[in-house]
Amino acid sequence: MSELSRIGIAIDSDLLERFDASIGEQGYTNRSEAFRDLVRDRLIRQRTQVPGQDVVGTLTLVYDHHQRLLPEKLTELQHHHHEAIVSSLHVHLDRDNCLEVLVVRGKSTDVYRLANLLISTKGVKHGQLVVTTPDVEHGHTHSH
Ligand code: NI
Repeated sequence: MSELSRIGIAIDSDLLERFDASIGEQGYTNRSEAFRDLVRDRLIRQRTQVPGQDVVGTLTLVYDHHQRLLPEKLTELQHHHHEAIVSSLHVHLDRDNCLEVLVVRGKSTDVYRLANLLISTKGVKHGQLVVTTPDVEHGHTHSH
């Protein structure tokens, strides 16, 4: 654990009021904790966009399994990129729709490319990639 710094911030009262209301709704009881999470979120989002950065994340896909050859195509793509897919979960949502959640890991460029390939496949109704990096507390890029 690194040492704590205390900072004072000048902020418009109205803006602060809205911020407090917003974090209160979300369940924060502590403004400092909400602020730290905001800072981490910003750093992580920036970090995960650096090419070559190691990222981990989840890719959620919803698709209609009646779409001709779609399940085969998605499986084929996943096998082709097996090194980036750690695990996958398949849920038969209803008579038509499947939900797939893939845990992905690798260099940011490869992970984004794979996600875009899968999401843009015809018949995939919705897809969303969420990436993070576990080493945001350190000020540098790890190579391991
Ligand atoms: Ni299914």
